[in-house]
Amino acid sequence: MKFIHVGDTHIGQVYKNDTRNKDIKNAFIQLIDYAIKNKIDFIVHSGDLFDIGTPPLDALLFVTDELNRLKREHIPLFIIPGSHDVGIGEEKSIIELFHRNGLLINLNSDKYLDLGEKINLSGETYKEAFICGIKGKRSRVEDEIFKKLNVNMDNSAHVKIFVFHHTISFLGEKFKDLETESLPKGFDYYAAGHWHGHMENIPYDNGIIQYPGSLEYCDEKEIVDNPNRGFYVIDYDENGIHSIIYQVIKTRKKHIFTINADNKTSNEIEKEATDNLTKNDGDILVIKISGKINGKISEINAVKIKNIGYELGYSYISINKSKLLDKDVILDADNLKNEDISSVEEEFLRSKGYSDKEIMIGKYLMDTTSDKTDTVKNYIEGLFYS
Ligand SMILES: [Mn+2]
Repeated sequence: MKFIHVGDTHIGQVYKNDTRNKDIKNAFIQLIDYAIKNKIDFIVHSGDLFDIGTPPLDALLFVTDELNRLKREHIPLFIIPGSHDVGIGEEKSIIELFHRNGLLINLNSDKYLDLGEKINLSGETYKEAFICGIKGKRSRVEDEIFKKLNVNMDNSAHVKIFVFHHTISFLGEKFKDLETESLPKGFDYYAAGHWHGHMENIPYDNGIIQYPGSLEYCDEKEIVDNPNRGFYVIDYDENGIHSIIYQVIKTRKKHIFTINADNKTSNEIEKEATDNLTKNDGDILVIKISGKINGKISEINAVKIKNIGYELGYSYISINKSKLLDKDVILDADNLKNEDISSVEEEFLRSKGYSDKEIMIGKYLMDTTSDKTDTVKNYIEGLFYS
């Protein structure tokens, strides 16, 4: 028997770029195609099916059609709502609407959760696999709910799966919103979501924790940081899990290059950027310009570079100037403990007396390009709303 573990599909508006939004949908279609073609028994989704809690009609119709394809082939999809699947001020998630329409199984629907002194969590046993989970939230500290957790485990199942949507301390203190040790014990497979990189084989108790990452690149950072995108296919029998593969999906070709702007004029930088471009068929392009320009950052004509790029065929172009400095910026190197711009920004904000939360928001906004307005909105909401 086989199941797929996928997460962070973020259907809906992610980019302002239509082609990339189609790519996000196309990735989901590839997932459903694979499941049907390979006669997968069921799919586990670890949250963030949608990009926002109130997805546009177009996204709702798309997901309805794709889930109906699965349903016709009798392949159920088990899911927990992720942090993005819940609207601001809402308790229930859009996931529940799909559950009530019979297109998926929301593992945090009321019948699975008995809230009291303890949180009694039950799940479903399907094809000898026991599946249960806890939804993601918009706040950062979630240990409490996990500490109160009491799982009504089906011990006769061949494989036991726990689904959650949090970054754990294993990934680093800086990123965590949950102590790894807070996860319930006794499962074979911990299907994790929320972390958009993919990371497998994290040992925990007698099982493993796996992050499939986002199914498609959700922003420029993900394009730059990750070589590929995909989902896990897990094979199991009466002896438990016996193989796991990371199934890569088809994504656009990407070209990422860096320009060192030190002592160069805006004209020289523009020329270097455009000299690097080649004719192509819808590729992704990221140009990172860093260093200290001979002039002002604003003198670089990014629109001109982009127009030349689009003429040559690129479908998505980002020109990242977040690590670029004006000529007349005075940095007293002796007084700075840190070297990279991001750390310098943080040090500066800290010296002005801002709180950790304010620094985090400030840094995030500074790192953000105009292509990510929805992501920023969600992120800020996530910080303030719990
Ligand atoms: Mn996500």
